[in-house]
Amino acid sequence: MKYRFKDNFWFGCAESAAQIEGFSAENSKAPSTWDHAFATQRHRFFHQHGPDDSRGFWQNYQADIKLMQKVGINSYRTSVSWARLMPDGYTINEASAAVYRDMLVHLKEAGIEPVITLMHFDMPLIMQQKGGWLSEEVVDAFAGYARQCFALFGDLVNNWITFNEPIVPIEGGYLYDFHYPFQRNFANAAQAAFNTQLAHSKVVNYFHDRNCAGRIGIVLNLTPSYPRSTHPADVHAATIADLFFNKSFLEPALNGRYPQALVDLLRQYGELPDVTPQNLDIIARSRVDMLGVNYYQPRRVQAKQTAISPSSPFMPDWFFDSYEMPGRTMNTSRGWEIHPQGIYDILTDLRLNYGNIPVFISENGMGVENEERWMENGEVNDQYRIDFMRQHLACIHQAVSEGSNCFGYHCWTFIDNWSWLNAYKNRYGLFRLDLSTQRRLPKASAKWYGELIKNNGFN
Ligand code: BGP
Repeated sequence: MKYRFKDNFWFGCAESAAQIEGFSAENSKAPSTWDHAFATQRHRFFHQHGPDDSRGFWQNYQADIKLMQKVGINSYRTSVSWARLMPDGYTINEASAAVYRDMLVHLKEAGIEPVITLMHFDMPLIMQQKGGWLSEEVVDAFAGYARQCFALFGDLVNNWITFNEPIVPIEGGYLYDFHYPFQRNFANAAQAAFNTQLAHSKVVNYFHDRNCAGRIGIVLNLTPSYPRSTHPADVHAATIADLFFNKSFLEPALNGRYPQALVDLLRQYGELPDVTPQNLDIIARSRVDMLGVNYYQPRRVQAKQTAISPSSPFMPDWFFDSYEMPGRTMNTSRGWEIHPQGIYDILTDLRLNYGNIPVFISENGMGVENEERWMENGEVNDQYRIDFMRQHLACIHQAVSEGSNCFGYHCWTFIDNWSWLNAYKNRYGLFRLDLSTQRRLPKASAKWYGELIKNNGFN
């Protein structure tokens, strides 16, 4: 077999609570930021589908786990909903805790290793009303919630993730208006980013100080920044994009400190957030045991082409322009470039420059609009997704054969799921979700992935 992986390699899938659970008010679940966003700004959601239109995993997990077992995945990442487990942000809802425990027991019994994310974009509304990530009270409340999760589920979970893609709620919520609270304010973005890192570090330190069983990490969406040319201005632009969107979380998570070049740049423009030496010490002593990498597409960067108006507010894009790679292969329906080599470049960078930290690909997949176009005899024939996954897995295999410490691959997602403002616009699943009947229909990729897992590789 051309691409054979080692025996204990994870072949799994990833999802998140708000995107699959539904039943938004059951067991006294409190409204989360995304429940609130939908209740108040419904028009922004694709075809007005909200979190309740998800596939109802909260009540269907037993059947869905059977499907996972049938495909043969050996690991599965999902998240706990803080608003469901602790509706007031502090007090455990025993009924919800019991359901999460039962879900974990079912995964274990099916031979599927649970990987649990504590924060995948969705926070209890009451915490957002206290200031969200701008508030240190919320940072401490999050650390308390994490401690409760370790106590409640630690005997069933060996792999913990603090945050999924922490940069995304910062970009979306405080810079580019696609996540709650839909602001455009760099000072808030910088403070929320720092406080998110602090929350992560407090949880990691607790986990290590208490010798909690298992390992803890973070999931980052790393987007390699490729300069348009070797011209120093293009290279500099790519370096700055990399600082803002990758290294701002990668370096503190792995090295315990912020990149000096980012600190210098923010200081120069008077945009440093408020930090205390004590908080920097907390970050300094927190190191993750493993890293999850979500990879979808690279960032193509060139030097800024137009002058910035002196009155425009500070933004990362002051320093670079993005461009579309001529002749690129593209996921036309998502508008994203397909560049499997990016996953190899990330893994190689981690091997060479970050101590070859244990890493797994925590999300990779292809979102397609109007996927029913490819329906044949009741099944979506998604050869494009098979090609996408195969190409990325070949690059992972190459990186591993050169010494990368990559120990797994999670495809996004198992069943089509609800995706924030995009709702069901881009279908990613190995199974199609029929929204009107809630039926789960295997796509060709589900069978292909099952075969690959059985053979531990592919040709
Ligand atoms: C990642 C998130 C997922 C999911 C995915 C696809 O950034 O971790 O939660 O949303 O992107 O997003 P979309 O449906 O917008 O293509």
